[in-house]
Amino acid sequence: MNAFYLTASVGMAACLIAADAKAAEFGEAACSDLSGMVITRESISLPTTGAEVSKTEWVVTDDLGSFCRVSGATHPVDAEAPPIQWEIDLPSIWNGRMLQYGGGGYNGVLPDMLGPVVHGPLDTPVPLAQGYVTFGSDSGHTAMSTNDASFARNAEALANYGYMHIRKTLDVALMVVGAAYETEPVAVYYAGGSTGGREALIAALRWPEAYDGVISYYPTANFVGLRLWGSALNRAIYDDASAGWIPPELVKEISAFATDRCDELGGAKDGLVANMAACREQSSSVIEHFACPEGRADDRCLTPLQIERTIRTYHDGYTLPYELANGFNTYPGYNSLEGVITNLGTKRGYAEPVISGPNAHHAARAYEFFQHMIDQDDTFKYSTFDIAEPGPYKERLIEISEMIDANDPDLSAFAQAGGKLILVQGAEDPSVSPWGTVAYHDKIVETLGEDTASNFMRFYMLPGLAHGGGSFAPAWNSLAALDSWVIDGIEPVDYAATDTTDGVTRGRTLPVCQYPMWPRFKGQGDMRSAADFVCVSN
Ligand SMILES: [Ca+2]
Repeated sequence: MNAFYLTASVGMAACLIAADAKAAEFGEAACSDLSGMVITRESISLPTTGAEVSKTEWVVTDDLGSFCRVSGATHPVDAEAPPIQWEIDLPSIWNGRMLQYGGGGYNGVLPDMLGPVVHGPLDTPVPLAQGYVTFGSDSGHTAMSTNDASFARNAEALANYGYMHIRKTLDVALMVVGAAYETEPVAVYYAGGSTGGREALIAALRWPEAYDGVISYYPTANFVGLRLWGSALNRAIYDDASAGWIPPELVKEISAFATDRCDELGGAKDGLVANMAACREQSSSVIEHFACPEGRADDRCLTPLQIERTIRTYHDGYTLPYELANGFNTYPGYNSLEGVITNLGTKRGYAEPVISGPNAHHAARAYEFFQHMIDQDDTFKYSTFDIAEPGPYKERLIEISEMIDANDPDLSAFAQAGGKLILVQGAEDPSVSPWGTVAYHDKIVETLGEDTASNFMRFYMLPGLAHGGGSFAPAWNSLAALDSWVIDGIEPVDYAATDTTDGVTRGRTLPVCQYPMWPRFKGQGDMRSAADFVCVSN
């Protein structure tokens, strides 16, 4: 915790030794002693009816060492609401740190607390094996699919998903850790991608004293804005008997053409678009190349309607005539004319419910959102909804935006408390707009000033990274970077990421560049080696 760390910073080394000495005594019997432990509602900052440990298990492994897996649930105030299921993994030798794992999509499952942090290195012991206490929750409901938002019809489950589960789970974990090791943590971190990335930002925004550092990958920070974009895409594609739908073969052709056209702008013909800004400057030529000649309309070219609706919505996003939380009224679109493969669905036809796969992915996510978070009386007509004129739904959209969105640019409390933020976005993300993350980053800098911002935040835009994999799926030790920064005050510098895709580029490395910089090939040397690239901004 920050307060603890700041007051005890002089005794840090002694503190770590003390934690280790105590930890050495933490074994199977102490693990078993945690069974049935009750955490009272007074120990939890937000409304619950308390929590309890339902199960403990002493686990001995070759690669992760020995640890105590503590499972349990936090009980709701509303008897109709589901409990929050959680897991806390306590290593036999604790390094004094706690790491909370974020979720994905609409959550409903426990994160993998035995794995690396999002895009963590594959050749380094995972956090639990390094001595971290790792923990996380299902965010307050269980679901077979992370696409399922039906839980949100319960107000408490919705508020838990929106933000409350984060703090409720931390408070429980702090009590369990206190009981297990009889000492306070040196540092508490949160790490996640997408929904987990949004949760990391929520942690820093809402509880700046409770978290010392967070890692946020491609966060759904402008959550409601993103869902509105999915709704706009739905209309763009399916209006007028799906006249805006573009066949997957043509989508792939556009992607390959754009990638090829922009590849060398980064100095290396390596299949990656490194200089995304320059690539965007020539995007209109991609449209010209694929535009149907007058009088022609078939599956191999883009009609004026497809360009004006679908291509524009995907590439340029929208501006609303009203504001959501924190003054956001735009969603900026994607690098869809720069190589990103858009997901417009495999089938031309519109269907309700809208399902990701046959239908556009974002149209489906937005459908779930409206059905369960916005429309509480089943009067909503998705196929004709206009995001610019939401009518009776406007108030609810703003209310949900204020609850769930994580795009308040004022992170000053977190910065002042010594918190550190590592924010990472992939340029090829088809799910969270890279330019949306840029817009949020820029607002933070504008709000706090460049000096303050650089003292607590790093923002990396990685070429090739999609939402998860991509054409360059980076692995690098963001957790070590964060921990050194928080504990030792060492600012992150000169990291390289290793490609973990399965293809021929696996194992190649690239520098991790701070936005607006990007990695340019030096012109000679090894295209597979980060050493032969340099971060530049033009
Ligand atoms: Ca390239």
